[in-house]
Amino acid sequence: MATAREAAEAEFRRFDTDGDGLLTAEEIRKANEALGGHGASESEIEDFITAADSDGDGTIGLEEFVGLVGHGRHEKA
Ligand SMILES: [Ca+2]
Ligand SMILES: [Ca+2]
Repeated sequence: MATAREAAEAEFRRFDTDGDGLLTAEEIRKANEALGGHGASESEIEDFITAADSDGDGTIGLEEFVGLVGHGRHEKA
């Protein structure tokens, strides 16, 4: 069983298509579409980044992503 953090890290790497360790708005948009979404609007993507971007650089780092998607769901193996 993967932990919540491991699952979040795997997801992050899948979304980070250029492998630079940061998720940009463009990568998040593509990820959303790949997940079968209706295609997120600009404002939905902006909201997602604003919610996750704790250091305010406009992109989502691994720790920020884990903090968002793994929030309150830490599983002890
Ligand atoms: Ca990237
Ligand atoms: Ca950031």
